[in-house]
Amino acid sequence: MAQSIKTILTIFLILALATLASASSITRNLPTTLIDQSGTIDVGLVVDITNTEGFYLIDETIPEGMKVLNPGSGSTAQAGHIKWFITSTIQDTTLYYTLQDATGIERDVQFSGTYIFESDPENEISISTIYLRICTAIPELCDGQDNDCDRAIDEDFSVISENFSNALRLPCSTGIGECLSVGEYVCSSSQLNTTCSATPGTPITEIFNGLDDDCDGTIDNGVSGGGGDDGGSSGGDDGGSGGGSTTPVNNETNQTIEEDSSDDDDDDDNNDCTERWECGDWQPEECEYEDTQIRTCSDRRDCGSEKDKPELTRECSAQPPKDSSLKNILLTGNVVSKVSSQGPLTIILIIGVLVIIVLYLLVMFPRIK
Ligand SMILES: [Ca+2]
Ligand SMILES: [Ca+2]
Ligand SMILES: [Ca+2]
Ligand SMILES: [Ca+2]
Repeated sequence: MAQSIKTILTIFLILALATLASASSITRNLPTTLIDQSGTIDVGLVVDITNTEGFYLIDETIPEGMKVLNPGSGSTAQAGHIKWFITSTIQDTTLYYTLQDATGIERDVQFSGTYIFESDPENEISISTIYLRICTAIPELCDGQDNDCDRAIDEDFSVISENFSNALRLPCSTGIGECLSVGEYVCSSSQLNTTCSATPGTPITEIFNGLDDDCDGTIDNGVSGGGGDDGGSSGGDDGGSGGGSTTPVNNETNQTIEEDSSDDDDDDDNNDCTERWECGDWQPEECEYEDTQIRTCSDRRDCGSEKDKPELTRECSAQPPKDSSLKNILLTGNVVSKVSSQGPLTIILIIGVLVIIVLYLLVMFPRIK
């Protein structure tokens, strides 16, 4: 008697486990995740029969802005849907239907739908949502648009691109001396590359002030100090050494300053050149999680030293993006959707299997009691 109970329980356990392991299912298959505007796509619904089924029902929702070019064996009686109610020849197969974009608008459309099998008639299961990009691809231009339809804007001109030294939004400068101006790289008018947004300052007549006013790369060249007319010598930086002042003086502080890093013009045995750093904005502007921002700084005095040089990099401390699942779908273009929900019947089934396992153990190994 006990032996027959054991045998029956063993059969039940095997059957229950087999049922759990193999529920019939339907998955959606898109041959591509990108079609041209007004383009068409053949959608496949892969039917995998693992139980004895008397019928199954599929309800696909037609994505917004798409029209049915060919419903295959499905019914379009209900607006916005294609449905299949299959009651005969139930076997593994793939059901196809064809859609066409009816709007010509660049966008993402989402596919969704549900199915029911006879073996689990109360359990309407979702075929998980996937996205199709509708977009006509051309080579990427530097224009603020996603021309090649990969969901990245101007990526060929961004810091993502390897070895791209003039990447968009990186800081840059143009001009020298007092004409030095800082800006950032922006798209050029040709849209094929980037250019620095900075416009160099306008040179003015060189005066004796420790600055390169005429922006020719040399400080106070061609002038000498003293404040008068060009009575003194002209030419060299360290030209005259007469009774008057021949050393550059900072107009604002009235202090003697160095012309450059190589000379101790005020003879105090120190290189007194005071660095005057100017920096561009931190880039990229949006500081994403674990990114690093950079900037460039230049010393307008060209002292040649980096005593007061500001930091050029900093770590971003923003939080990771919250909706990473959608981002993953969008970025990876996962084309095969999978069954996503577990209905109440499945849960009851799992509980049933656990009960059978416990009974089985109690009967087979009575000492557990
Ligand atoms: Ca792109
Ligand atoms: Ca672009
Ligand atoms: Ca000059
Ligand atoms: Ca000057």
